[in-house]
Amino acid sequence: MARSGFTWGVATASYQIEGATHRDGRVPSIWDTFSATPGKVLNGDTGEVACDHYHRWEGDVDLIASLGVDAYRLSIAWPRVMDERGRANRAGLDFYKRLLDRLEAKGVQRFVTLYHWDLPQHLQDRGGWLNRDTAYRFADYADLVSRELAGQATAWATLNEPWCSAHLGYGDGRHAPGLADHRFASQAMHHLLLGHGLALPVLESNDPRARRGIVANVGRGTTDRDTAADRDAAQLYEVQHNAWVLDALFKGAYPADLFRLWPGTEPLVLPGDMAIISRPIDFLGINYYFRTNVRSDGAHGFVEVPLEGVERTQMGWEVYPQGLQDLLVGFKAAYPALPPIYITENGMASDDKVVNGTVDDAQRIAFLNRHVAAVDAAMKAGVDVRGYFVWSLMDNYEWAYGYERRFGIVHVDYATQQRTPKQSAKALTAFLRSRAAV
Ligand code: IFM
Repeated sequence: MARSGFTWGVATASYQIEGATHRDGRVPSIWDTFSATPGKVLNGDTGEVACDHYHRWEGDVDLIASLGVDAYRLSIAWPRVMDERGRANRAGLDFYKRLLDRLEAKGVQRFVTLYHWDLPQHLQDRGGWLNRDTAYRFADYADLVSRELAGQATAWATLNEPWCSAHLGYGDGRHAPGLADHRFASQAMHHLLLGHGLALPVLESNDPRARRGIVANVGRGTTDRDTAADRDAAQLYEVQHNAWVLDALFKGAYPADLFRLWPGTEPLVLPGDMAIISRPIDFLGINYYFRTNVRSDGAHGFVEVPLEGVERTQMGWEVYPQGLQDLLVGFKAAYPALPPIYITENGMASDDKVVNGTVDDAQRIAFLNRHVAAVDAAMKAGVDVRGYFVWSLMDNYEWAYGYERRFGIVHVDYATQQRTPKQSAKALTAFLRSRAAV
């Protein structure tokens, strides 16, 4: 796929790569607290050192540029740039200024996410995303960052994967802050999306030339049983995973079916909130990884029933590129207000090892090729996709799975911090060079 104007990139997030959690005035985040709590993260891993990107950023920018990508997607750590009283932390802001400057100097576009899950712990101590005030604090943070970094970002994304923040963080407790109640999840989701909507005019007024959007994770739900109840279950899976966020953004309402699944969990919505949440955006980021097979639970919900004999990744996730194509085409049909799309994350984890200086990750090369082909097919079917970012630039802290799961196209030896481009990185570079030669 060598379309001109299409943006190819790699992606990371602050807590997953930066380390240096105690440096230069950074305040604690919910992930510092969660990962230090015994039993929450595999092997007790924390983001304290991660890929030490905070100290190695110059080399990492050179690495990104050497891949030949057009763009780099990164996130800003809220706890690094703002103190507990809402004042700027110069040292933290300067880190991002230098980072964005160097990327620009190397000709790499900057897709900057404001919130990729590292909420300051002091805000969680006041309820976190259950507290409506956090949405307003998020707008203050967006104001600070977009004033300070105005002109340095190609695009701003307000939130990364609000579904994960709300559902995994507040609904089932697998992520920070580790709360588990569906009512909490729907209220947290509402405040996350409210924060997104409140931040949009702030970003526009501080940095009018940058594009503004949000990043949503989406999942394909299908069923292997041909009954009305099972088909309904598959549809409900997609309501819960996709429409919860996308209906709010592009229809200004939460899907009624969501509350069929979890009766009595409707969030408190104040007059005017949904108009704020559904303010127009310049782009939608889509993160896609896998499909889930479901069946009816015999009542009003669905149960996941893993398919046998399908290809899976180190995460146990099914490799199913068709799901990405189906979802993109389906979103275009469902949402007339859909803006241009960037695939802001797609990739896979594998148990990669360096052997004689090489990391042979053939499964990842095939995975990426097949998913890019699925995007191409969706574009041919009329979906406006503008770019594709591989998750991830390098192996990093995979949240509750710690360092065991390796998503990078660059291998990281955590003992030495040695970066070794895998065969997939080399294949990506060769592809990008061939495109440049066309
Ligand atoms: O590592 C995460 C990322 O932070 C958000 N999207 C999914 C990735 C893989 O699980």
